Amino acid sequence: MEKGRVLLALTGIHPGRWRELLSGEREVVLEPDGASDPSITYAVVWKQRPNLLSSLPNLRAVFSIGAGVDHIFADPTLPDVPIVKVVADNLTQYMTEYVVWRVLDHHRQGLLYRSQQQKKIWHEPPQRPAGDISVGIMGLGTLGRAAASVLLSLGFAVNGWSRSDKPMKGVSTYAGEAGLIPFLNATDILVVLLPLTPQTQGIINYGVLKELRKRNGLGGSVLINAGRGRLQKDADILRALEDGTLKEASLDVFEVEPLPKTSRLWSHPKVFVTPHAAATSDPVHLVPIMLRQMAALERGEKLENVVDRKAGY
Ligand code: NDP
Ligand code: OXD
Repeated sequence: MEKGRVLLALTGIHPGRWRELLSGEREVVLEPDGASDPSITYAVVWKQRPNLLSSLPNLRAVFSIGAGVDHIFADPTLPDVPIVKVVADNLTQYMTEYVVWRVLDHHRQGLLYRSQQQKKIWHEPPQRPAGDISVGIMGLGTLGRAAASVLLSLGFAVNGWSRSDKPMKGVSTYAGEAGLIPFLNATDILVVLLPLTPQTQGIINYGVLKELRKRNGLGGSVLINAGRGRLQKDADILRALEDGTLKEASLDVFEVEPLPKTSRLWSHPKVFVTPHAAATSDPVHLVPIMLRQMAALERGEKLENVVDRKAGY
């Protein structure tokens, strides 16, 4: 099979390094060029322009530069070709670091100590062992499982919730709609690592937050969302923080990104904000995986990490 050309279509991300690295092995066409070009067989995308992919008559595969693919499904005329998501050790490691960082900061009362330091207060509040705290991971996929295994090694009790039953040694697992409430009722710190699909949109709402476990050594339940912003209702999180349903939150993703300057989440004393930066897509690590997959396809081999179109992730 002939070596196909690659269309690079990134919105909001500088294409320079991606282009340079892809060009090591392939001819690269940078959007807005390339529409309808019959010589293009692959597209590497982030939030591509709607109807762009369907204009490419010989497209064989679409590569997301992220683990999430909701940005690709937003296109109403998505052609019927395989969509490949990112599965890469380096991205998984970044996400594990973020989750462990945020869990430990909430567990070890970082917010309280930062505020005590500002006021020059010398006071040691009671400490609880990690084993007293249940971290519940919503989305026990590639990223959720990796984070779960490090949290387990730190001594936390870990719960996991997924669409289908996904047993994992040491983790109490729950699945599907029937498992959601029992999972929440057993969880002190909720970590959201779900993909955004029609089924998961808005799932982090007030009713769900209300179900989190109240009996714990943290003085309240905690939300950490590094999945997608539209999984959550920002207003419900604010309401839950204000009435004590939630003690604190770490949010990496938001309903609207960048988070509008007018959002109260920016200045809320119980919220830790990062700008969708939990696990960055590094072209140095990801481009070689994409190039390897393109070559494999041309040798007649199967693509790996192809998205299940029906499930949407
Ligand atoms: P995976 O596809 O490996 O895992 C997704 C998990 O979510 C699976 O366990 C799946 O269940 C579960 N799930 C999906 N739909 C439902 C549902 N309706 N009900 C219950 N569980 C469900 O994804 P990754 O771990 O690779 O990535 C997860 C998400 O993290 C990405 O989609 C992306 O949105 C986000 N992300 C965010 C980043 C950031 O910087 N903030 C960086 C990278 C990713 P099952 O196991 O049964 O299939
Ligand atoms: C991703 C992301 O999906 O960075 O990889 O959000």
